Amino acid sequence: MGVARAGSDLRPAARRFIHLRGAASDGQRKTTTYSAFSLLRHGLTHEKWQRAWREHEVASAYDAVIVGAGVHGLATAYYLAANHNMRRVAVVDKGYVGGGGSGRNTAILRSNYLTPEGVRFYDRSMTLYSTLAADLNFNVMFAKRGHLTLAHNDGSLRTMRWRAEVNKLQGVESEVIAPEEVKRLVPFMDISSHTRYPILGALYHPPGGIIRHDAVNWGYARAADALGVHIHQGTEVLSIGVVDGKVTGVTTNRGEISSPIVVNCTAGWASLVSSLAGVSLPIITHPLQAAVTEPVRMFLGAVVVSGSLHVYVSQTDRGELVFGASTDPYPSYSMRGSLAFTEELASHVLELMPSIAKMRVLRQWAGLCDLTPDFSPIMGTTPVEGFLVDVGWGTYGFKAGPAAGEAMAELVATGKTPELISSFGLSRFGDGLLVGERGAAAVGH
Ligand code: PYC
Repeated sequence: MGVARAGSDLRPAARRFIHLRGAASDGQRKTTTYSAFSLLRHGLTHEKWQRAWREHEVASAYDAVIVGAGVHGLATAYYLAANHNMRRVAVVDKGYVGGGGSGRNTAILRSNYLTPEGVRFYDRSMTLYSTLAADLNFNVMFAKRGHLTLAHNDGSLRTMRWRAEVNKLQGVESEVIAPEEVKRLVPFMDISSHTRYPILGALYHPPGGIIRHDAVNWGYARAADALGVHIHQGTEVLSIGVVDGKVTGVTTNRGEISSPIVVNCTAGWASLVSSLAGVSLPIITHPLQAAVTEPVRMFLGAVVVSGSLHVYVSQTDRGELVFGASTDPYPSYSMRGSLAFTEELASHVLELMPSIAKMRVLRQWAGLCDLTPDFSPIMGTTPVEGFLVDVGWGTYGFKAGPAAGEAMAELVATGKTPELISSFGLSRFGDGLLVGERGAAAVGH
Protein backbone atom coordinates (compact mmCIF):
# COMPACT_ATOMS: atom_id res chain seq x y z
CA MET A 1 0.00 0.00 0.00
CA GLY A 2 2.84 2.30 0.88
CA VAL A 3 4.39 1.64 -2.52
CA ALA A 4 1.12 2.31 -4.39
CA ARG A 5 0.62 5.54 -2.47
CA ALA A 6 4.16 6.64 -3.12
CA GLY A 7 3.71 5.90 -6.80
CA SER A 8 0.48 7.84 -7.10
CA ASP A 9 2.01 10.74 -5.14
CA LEU A 10 5.01 10.83 -7.40
CA ARG A 11 3.17 10.64 -10.71
CA PRO A 12 2.17 14.33 -10.82
CA ALA A 13 5.73 15.23 -9.85
CA ALA A 14 7.06 13.12 -12.70
CA ARG A 15 5.02 15.15 -15.12
CA ARG A 16 6.72 18.34 -13.92
CA PHE A 17 9.74 19.04 -16.03
CA ILE A 18 12.91 20.72 -14.95
CA HIS A 19 15.07 22.68 -17.33
CA LEU A 20 18.80 22.77 -16.73
CA ARG A 21 21.21 24.87 -18.67
CA GLY A 22 24.85 23.92 -19.05
CA ALA A 23 27.86 24.48 -21.22
CA ALA A 24 27.83 22.24 -24.29
CA SER A 25 31.10 20.92 -25.72
CA ASP A 26 31.12 23.53 -28.47
CA GLY A 27 31.06 26.28 -25.84
CA GLN A 28 27.43 27.19 -26.53
CA ARG A 29 24.74 27.17 -23.86
CA LYS A 30 22.50 24.13 -24.05
CA THR A 31 19.16 23.56 -22.34
CA THR A 32 18.28 20.04 -21.25
CA THR A 33 14.84 19.04 -20.01
CA TYR A 34 14.52 16.45 -17.24
CA SER A 35 11.51 14.82 -15.62
CA ALA A 36 11.73 14.28 -11.86
CA PHE A 37 12.60 10.57 -12.45
CA SER A 38 15.28 11.24 -15.01
CA LEU A 39 16.71 13.95 -12.77
CA LEU A 40 16.96 11.42 -9.94
CA ARG A 41 18.65 8.88 -12.25
CA HIS A 42 20.93 11.59 -13.55
CA GLY A 43 21.88 12.58 -9.98
CA LEU A 44 22.53 9.03 -8.82
CA THR A 45 24.44 7.75 -11.84
CA HIS A 46 26.18 10.94 -13.04
CA GLU A 47 25.00 9.72 -16.45
CA LYS A 48 26.01 12.08 -19.26
CA TRP A 49 27.10 14.75 -16.81
CA GLN A 50 28.90 17.55 -18.59
CA ARG A 51 32.07 18.87 -17.04
CA ALA A 52 31.53 22.33 -15.55
CA TRP A 53 34.66 23.44 -17.38
CA ARG A 54 36.80 21.53 -19.86
CA GLU A 55 40.43 20.49 -20.02
CA HIS A 56 42.51 21.64 -22.99
CA GLU A 57 45.99 21.22 -24.36
CA VAL A 58 48.04 24.30 -23.51
CA ALA A 59 48.19 26.38 -26.72
CA SER A 60 51.47 27.98 -27.77
CA ALA A 61 49.94 31.48 -27.86
CA TYR A 62 47.07 33.41 -26.28
CA ASP A 63 46.00 37.05 -26.38
CA ALA A 64 46.20 37.16 -22.60
CA VAL A 65 47.48 34.81 -19.90
CA ILE A 66 46.03 35.21 -16.43
CA VAL A 67 47.99 33.70 -13.55
CA GLY A 68 45.74 32.46 -10.74
CA ALA A 69 42.42 30.58 -11.04
CA GLY A 70 40.80 32.21 -8.03
CA VAL A 71 37.86 34.59 -8.18
CA HIS A 72 40.02 37.48 -9.46
CA GLY A 73 41.64 35.53 -12.30
CA LEU A 74 38.44 33.80 -13.34
CA ALA A 75 36.38 36.99 -13.17
CA THR A 76 38.98 38.83 -15.28
CA ALA A 77 38.85 36.06 -17.88
CA TYR A 78 35.04 35.96 -17.83
CA TYR A 79 34.63 39.73 -18.29
CA LEU A 80 37.31 39.77 -21.02
CA ALA A 81 35.22 37.27 -22.96
CA ALA A 82 31.75 38.52 -21.98
CA ASN A 83 32.29 42.30 -22.10
CA HIS A 84 35.11 42.64 -24.65
CA ASN A 85 34.78 39.54 -26.81
CA MET A 86 38.41 38.55 -26.04
CA ARG A 87 38.27 34.77 -25.96
CA ARG A 88 41.82 33.61 -26.72
CA VAL A 89 42.53 33.81 -23.03
CA ALA A 90 44.18 31.29 -20.69
CA VAL A 91 43.90 31.11 -16.91
CA VAL A 92 46.78 29.11 -15.46
CA ASP A 93 47.12 27.91 -11.88
CA LYS A 94 49.64 25.61 -10.25
CA GLY A 95 46.80 24.24 -8.11
CA TYR A 96 43.09 24.00 -8.84
CA VAL A 97 40.15 26.36 -9.35
CA GLY A 98 39.44 28.24 -6.10
CA GLY A 99 42.13 26.34 -4.20
CA GLY A 100 43.81 29.44 -2.72
CA GLY A 101 42.34 32.40 -0.87
CA SER A 102 39.13 32.22 -2.96
CA GLY A 103 38.18 28.94 -1.29
CA ARG A 104 39.67 29.73 2.13
CA ASN A 105 38.02 33.01 3.06
CA THR A 106 34.99 33.51 5.29
CA ALA A 107 32.83 34.64 2.35
CA ILE A 108 31.74 37.98 3.82
CA LEU A 109 30.51 40.64 1.40
CA ARG A 110 30.33 44.32 2.33
CA SER A 111 31.24 47.75 1.03
CA ASN A 112 31.36 49.82 4.25
CA TYR A 113 34.98 50.88 3.89
CA LEU A 114 36.66 54.04 5.13
CA THR A 115 38.03 55.77 2.04
CA PRO A 116 35.76 57.10 -0.74
CA GLU A 117 37.91 55.20 -3.28
CA GLY A 118 37.46 51.95 -1.36
CA VAL A 119 33.71 52.41 -0.77
CA ARG A 120 33.04 53.16 -4.47
CA PHE A 121 35.07 50.18 -5.58
CA TYR A 122 33.51 47.63 -3.19
CA ASP A 123 30.06 49.02 -3.88
CA ARG A 124 30.55 48.15 -7.55
CA SER A 125 31.49 44.63 -6.45
CA MET A 126 28.32 44.38 -4.34
CA THR A 127 26.27 45.47 -7.36
CA LEU A 128 27.87 42.78 -9.51
CA TYR A 129 27.45 40.18 -6.74
CA SER A 130 23.75 41.06 -6.46
CA THR A 131 23.02 39.81 -9.97
CA LEU A 132 25.82 37.25 -10.24
CA ALA A 133 23.59 34.19 -9.90
CA ALA A 134 21.49 35.32 -12.86
CA ASP A 135 24.49 36.56 -14.88
CA LEU A 136 26.37 33.27 -14.50
CA ASN A 137 23.27 31.06 -14.36
CA PHE A 138 24.70 29.50 -11.21
CA ASN A 139 23.31 29.64 -7.67
CA VAL A 140 25.92 31.53 -5.66
CA MET A 141 23.67 31.76 -2.58
CA PHE A 142 24.19 35.44 -1.76
CA ALA A 143 22.39 36.09 1.56
CA LYS A 144 22.05 39.78 2.47
CA ARG A 145 22.03 39.37 6.22
CA GLY A 146 23.22 42.78 7.39
CA HIS A 147 26.72 43.44 8.75
CA LEU A 148 27.54 44.81 12.22
CA THR A 149 30.93 46.19 13.27
CA LEU A 150 30.84 46.60 17.04
CA ALA A 151 32.38 49.54 18.89
CA HIS A 152 33.66 48.89 22.42
CA ASN A 153 35.31 52.23 23.10
CA ASP A 154 34.99 55.90 22.18
CA GLY A 155 37.79 55.67 19.61
CA SER A 156 36.12 52.94 17.56
CA LEU A 157 32.72 54.61 17.89
CA ARG A 158 34.28 57.72 16.34
CA THR A 159 35.72 55.61 13.47
CA MET A 160 32.28 54.00 12.91
CA ARG A 161 30.68 57.46 12.65
CA TRP A 162 33.37 58.51 10.20
CA ARG A 163 32.82 55.38 8.10
CA ALA A 164 29.04 55.85 8.19
CA GLU A 165 29.35 59.40 6.83
CA VAL A 166 31.83 58.40 4.07
CA ASN A 167 29.58 55.46 3.15
CA LYS A 168 26.44 57.60 2.96
CA LEU A 169 28.18 60.19 0.79
CA GLN A 170 28.93 57.37 -1.67
CA GLY A 171 25.31 56.19 -1.54
CA VAL A 172 26.10 53.10 0.57
CA GLU A 173 23.64 52.18 3.34
CA SER A 174 25.47 52.43 6.63
CA GLU A 175 24.63 53.93 10.03
CA VAL A 176 25.73 53.88 13.64
CA ILE A 177 23.20 52.14 15.88
CA ALA A 178 22.75 51.90 19.66
CA PRO A 179 23.36 48.73 21.72
CA GLU A 180 19.60 48.10 22.06
CA GLU A 181 19.30 47.98 18.26
CA VAL A 182 22.26 45.56 18.14
CA LYS A 183 20.40 43.34 20.61
CA ARG A 184 17.27 43.49 18.46
CA LEU A 185 19.28 42.26 15.45
CA VAL A 186 21.31 39.68 17.41
CA PRO A 187 19.34 38.63 20.52
CA PHE A 188 22.18 36.39 21.78
CA MET A 189 24.57 39.32 22.10
CA ASP A 190 25.53 40.37 25.61
CA ILE A 191 25.04 44.15 25.61
CA SER A 192 25.18 44.60 29.39
CA SER A 193 27.55 47.22 30.77
CA HIS A 194 29.42 44.88 33.14
CA THR A 195 31.28 42.92 30.40
CA ARG A 196 35.02 43.35 29.84
CA TYR A 197 34.32 44.90 26.41
CA PRO A 198 30.91 46.63 26.68
CA ILE A 199 29.17 47.33 23.37
CA LEU A 200 28.76 51.09 22.95
CA GLY A 201 27.21 50.89 19.49
CA ALA A 202 27.85 49.43 16.05
CA LEU A 203 28.23 50.36 12.42
CA TYR A 204 25.24 48.71 10.74
CA HIS A 205 25.50 47.96 7.03
CA PRO A 206 22.22 46.32 5.88
CA PRO A 207 23.41 45.19 2.38
CA GLY A 208 26.35 43.20 3.81
CA GLY A 209 26.10 39.44 3.98
CA ILE A 210 27.62 36.13 3.02
CA ILE A 211 27.85 34.07 -0.16
CA ARG A 212 28.92 30.56 -1.11
CA HIS A 213 32.54 31.17 -2.13
CA ASP A 214 33.04 27.85 -3.97
CA ALA A 215 29.96 28.52 -6.07
CA VAL A 216 31.33 31.92 -7.07
CA ASN A 217 34.59 30.32 -8.25
CA TRP A 218 32.82 27.51 -10.06
CA GLY A 219 30.24 29.84 -11.57
CA TYR A 220 32.90 32.13 -13.05
CA ALA A 221 34.99 29.15 -14.24
CA ARG A 222 32.00 27.53 -15.94
CA ALA A 223 30.82 30.74 -17.57
CA ALA A 224 34.34 31.68 -18.77
CA ASP A 225 34.79 28.17 -20.17
CA ALA A 226 31.49 28.39 -22.04
CA LEU A 227 32.75 31.57 -23.71
CA GLY A 228 35.93 29.83 -24.89
CA VAL A 229 38.45 30.68 -22.16
CA HIS A 230 40.99 27.90 -21.47
CA ILE A 231 41.38 27.05 -17.78
CA HIS A 232 44.63 25.17 -17.12
CA GLN A 233 44.79 23.70 -13.64
CA GLY A 234 48.03 22.09 -12.42
CA THR A 235 49.93 24.53 -14.63
CA GLU A 236 52.68 26.38 -12.79
CA VAL A 237 54.35 29.51 -14.13
CA LEU A 238 58.09 28.94 -13.84
CA SER A 239 59.27 32.13 -15.51
CA ILE A 240 57.89 35.21 -17.21
CA GLY A 241 59.51 36.38 -20.43
CA VAL A 242 60.44 40.08 -20.68
CA VAL A 243 62.27 41.52 -23.69
CA ASP A 244 63.11 45.24 -23.99
CA GLY A 245 60.78 46.07 -21.10
CA LYS A 246 57.81 44.22 -22.63
CA VAL A 247 56.27 40.97 -21.53
CA THR A 248 56.51 38.15 -24.10
CA GLY A 249 54.78 35.26 -22.34
CA VAL A 250 55.32 32.62 -19.69
CA THR A 251 57.11 29.32 -19.33
CA THR A 252 55.04 26.74 -17.47
CA ASN A 253 55.58 23.15 -16.37
CA ARG A 254 53.40 22.27 -19.40
CA GLY A 255 55.30 24.29 -21.96
CA GLU A 256 55.89 27.81 -23.23
CA ILE A 257 53.07 30.26 -23.96
CA SER A 258 53.63 33.48 -25.83
CA SER A 259 51.33 36.37 -24.98
CA PRO A 260 51.56 40.17 -25.08
CA ILE A 261 49.63 40.36 -21.80
CA VAL A 262 50.26 38.55 -18.52
CA VAL A 263 48.06 39.41 -15.54
CA ASN A 264 49.16 38.44 -12.05
CA CYS A 265 45.94 37.58 -10.18
CA THR A 266 47.54 35.49 -7.47
CA ALA A 267 47.11 35.80 -3.72
CA GLY A 268 49.69 34.55 -1.27
CA TRP A 269 52.31 34.26 -3.99
CA ALA A 270 51.73 37.67 -5.59
CA SER A 271 55.17 39.08 -4.82
CA LEU A 272 56.95 35.86 -5.91
CA VAL A 273 55.07 35.73 -9.24
CA SER A 274 55.74 39.43 -9.87
CA SER A 275 59.42 38.97 -9.15
CA LEU A 276 59.52 36.51 -12.10
CA ALA A 277 58.88 39.56 -14.30
CA GLY A 278 61.41 41.64 -12.36
CA VAL A 279 58.67 43.70 -10.67
CA SER A 280 59.00 44.16 -6.95
CA LEU A 281 55.87 44.73 -4.87
CA PRO A 282 55.52 46.31 -1.39
CA ILE A 283 53.78 43.23 0.01
CA ILE A 284 54.27 41.16 3.15
CA THR A 285 52.46 37.83 3.35
CA HIS A 286 50.78 36.72 6.59
CA PRO A 287 48.60 33.68 7.31
CA LEU A 288 44.96 34.27 8.29
CA GLN A 289 43.18 31.53 10.18
CA ALA A 290 39.50 30.67 10.30
CA ALA A 291 37.37 28.00 11.95
CA VAL A 292 33.92 26.47 11.67
CA THR A 293 31.65 24.89 14.31
CA GLU A 294 29.18 22.06 14.19
CA PRO A 295 25.85 23.11 12.61
CA VAL A 296 23.03 24.32 14.84
CA ARG A 297 19.60 25.80 14.18
CA MET A 298 19.74 29.28 12.67
CA PHE A 299 20.09 31.92 15.39
CA LEU A 300 22.58 34.47 14.05
CA GLY A 301 21.01 36.61 11.35
CA ALA A 302 23.72 39.22 10.87
CA VAL A 303 27.48 39.09 10.26
CA VAL A 304 29.15 40.34 13.46
CA VAL A 305 32.63 41.87 13.58
CA SER A 306 34.55 43.25 16.54
CA GLY A 307 37.83 45.01 15.82
CA SER A 308 38.78 45.32 19.49
CA LEU A 309 38.12 41.63 20.12
CA HIS A 310 39.71 40.62 16.81
CA VAL A 311 36.84 38.45 15.72
CA TYR A 312 34.18 38.10 13.04
CA VAL A 313 31.42 35.52 12.98
CA SER A 314 28.52 34.57 10.73
CA GLN A 315 26.22 31.57 10.41
CA THR A 316 26.02 29.68 7.14
CA ASP A 317 22.81 28.39 5.61
CA ARG A 318 23.90 24.94 6.84
CA GLY A 319 23.92 26.28 10.41
CA GLU A 320 27.69 26.30 11.05
CA LEU A 321 29.27 29.33 12.68
CA VAL A 322 32.23 30.58 10.64
CA PHE A 323 34.82 32.51 12.65
CA GLY A 324 37.89 34.44 11.78
CA ALA A 325 40.32 36.73 13.56
CA SER A 326 43.09 39.08 12.52
CA THR A 327 46.10 37.83 10.56
CA ASP A 328 48.79 35.85 12.38
CA PRO A 329 51.31 38.36 13.74
CA TYR A 330 54.32 37.04 11.77
CA PRO A 331 54.95 36.84 8.00
CA SER A 332 54.84 33.26 6.73
CA TYR A 333 53.70 31.05 3.86
CA SER A 334 52.42 28.40 6.27
CA MET A 335 48.79 27.36 5.99
CA ARG A 336 48.61 25.45 9.28
CA GLY A 337 46.09 26.16 11.98
CA SER A 338 47.22 26.63 15.57
CA LEU A 339 45.73 25.89 19.00
CA ALA A 340 46.66 29.38 20.17
CA PHE A 341 44.37 30.83 17.48
CA THR A 342 41.40 28.64 18.44
CA GLU A 343 41.79 29.35 22.16
CA GLU A 344 42.02 33.09 21.67
CA LEU A 345 39.17 33.11 19.17
CA ALA A 346 36.89 31.09 21.47
CA SER A 347 37.57 33.34 24.45
CA HIS A 348 36.81 36.45 22.38
CA VAL A 349 33.62 35.06 20.86
CA LEU A 350 32.35 34.07 24.30
CA GLU A 351 32.83 37.66 25.49
CA LEU A 352 30.16 38.56 22.94
CA MET A 353 27.88 35.52 23.03
CA PRO A 354 28.44 33.55 26.26
CA SER A 355 25.48 31.28 25.54
CA ILE A 356 27.28 29.44 22.71
CA ALA A 357 29.98 28.07 25.04
CA LYS A 358 29.01 24.44 24.40
CA MET A 359 29.28 24.55 20.61
CA ARG A 360 32.15 22.48 19.23
CA VAL A 361 34.69 23.68 16.69
CA LEU A 362 34.84 21.13 13.86
CA ARG A 363 37.73 22.33 11.75
CA GLN A 364 40.09 25.20 11.16
CA TRP A 365 42.32 26.28 8.32
CA ALA A 366 44.53 29.12 7.14
CA GLY A 367 44.94 31.13 3.98
CA LEU A 368 47.59 33.60 2.90
CA CYS A 369 47.08 37.36 2.88
CA ASP A 370 49.26 39.75 0.90
CA LEU A 371 49.32 42.94 2.96
CA THR A 372 50.29 46.30 1.49
CA PRO A 373 51.48 49.31 3.55
CA ASP A 374 48.11 51.11 3.25
CA PHE A 375 45.83 48.03 3.40
CA SER A 376 44.53 48.78 -0.10
CA PRO A 377 45.07 46.53 -3.13
CA ILE A 378 47.38 47.10 -6.09
CA MET A 379 45.64 47.02 -9.49
CA GLY A 380 46.93 48.18 -12.84
CA THR A 381 50.07 48.49 -14.92
CA THR A 382 53.68 47.94 -13.86
CA PRO A 383 57.01 49.20 -15.23
CA VAL A 384 57.01 46.09 -17.50
CA GLU A 385 54.73 46.75 -20.47
CA GLY A 386 51.99 44.13 -20.72
CA PHE A 387 52.60 42.79 -17.21
CA LEU A 388 49.58 43.79 -15.11
CA VAL A 389 48.83 43.16 -11.46
CA ASP A 390 45.64 42.58 -9.46
CA VAL A 391 47.23 41.77 -6.10
CA GLY A 392 47.77 42.85 -2.48
CA TRP A 393 44.31 41.83 -1.37
CA GLY A 394 45.09 41.32 2.31
CA THR A 395 41.91 40.15 4.05
CA TYR A 396 39.49 41.76 1.59
CA GLY A 397 40.10 40.02 -1.74
CA PHE A 398 37.12 37.74 -2.11
CA LYS A 399 34.50 40.48 -1.84
CA ALA A 400 36.39 42.46 -4.50
CA GLY A 401 36.55 39.71 -7.14
CA PRO A 402 33.79 40.82 -9.53
CA ALA A 403 34.71 44.54 -9.57
CA ALA A 404 38.43 43.79 -9.85
CA GLY A 405 37.79 41.31 -12.68
CA GLU A 406 35.56 43.74 -14.54
CA ALA A 407 38.06 46.61 -14.21
CA MET A 408 41.14 44.50 -15.06
CA ALA A 409 39.36 43.12 -18.13
CA GLU A 410 38.65 46.68 -19.26
CA LEU A 411 42.31 47.63 -18.73
CA VAL A 412 43.51 44.60 -20.74
CA ALA A 413 41.03 45.15 -23.57
CA THR A 414 41.29 48.94 -23.90
CA GLY A 415 44.76 49.69 -22.55
CA LYS A 416 43.21 52.38 -20.33
CA THR A 417 43.03 52.17 -16.55
CA PRO A 418 39.36 52.52 -15.50
CA GLU A 419 38.63 55.46 -13.18
CA LEU A 420 37.29 53.07 -10.52
CA ILE A 421 40.75 51.57 -9.90
CA SER A 422 42.97 54.52 -10.84
CA SER A 423 43.84 55.25 -7.17
CA PHE A 424 45.10 51.71 -6.60
CA GLY A 425 48.09 51.72 -8.97
CA LEU A 426 51.55 50.49 -7.99
CA SER A 427 53.04 53.95 -8.57
CA ARG A 428 51.12 55.37 -5.56
CA PHE A 429 53.77 54.03 -3.20
CA GLY A 430 56.52 56.01 -4.96
CA ASP A 431 54.28 59.06 -5.34
CA GLY A 432 53.21 59.05 -1.68
CA LEU A 433 49.52 58.81 -2.59
CA LEU A 434 48.49 56.02 -0.25
CA VAL A 435 44.83 55.02 0.21
CA GLY A 436 44.73 54.33 3.97
CA GLU A 437 42.11 51.62 4.49
CA ARG A 438 43.43 50.02 7.66
CA GLY A 439 40.57 51.36 9.81
CA ALA A 440 38.03 49.33 7.81
CA ALA A 441 40.05 46.28 6.76
CA ALA A 442 38.38 43.36 8.54
CA VAL A 443 39.83 43.27 12.06
CA GLY A 444 43.25 44.59 11.14
CA HIS A 445 43.03 47.64 13.42
O1 PYC B 1 36.99 42.49 5.33
O2 PYC B 1 35.01 41.78 5.91
C1 PYC B 1 36.23 41.63 5.81
C2 PYC B 1 36.81 40.35 6.20
C3 PYC B 1 36.20 39.36 6.83
C4 PYC B 1 37.10 38.36 6.96
C5 PYC B 1 38.27 38.77 6.41
N1 PYC B 1 38.07 39.99 5.93
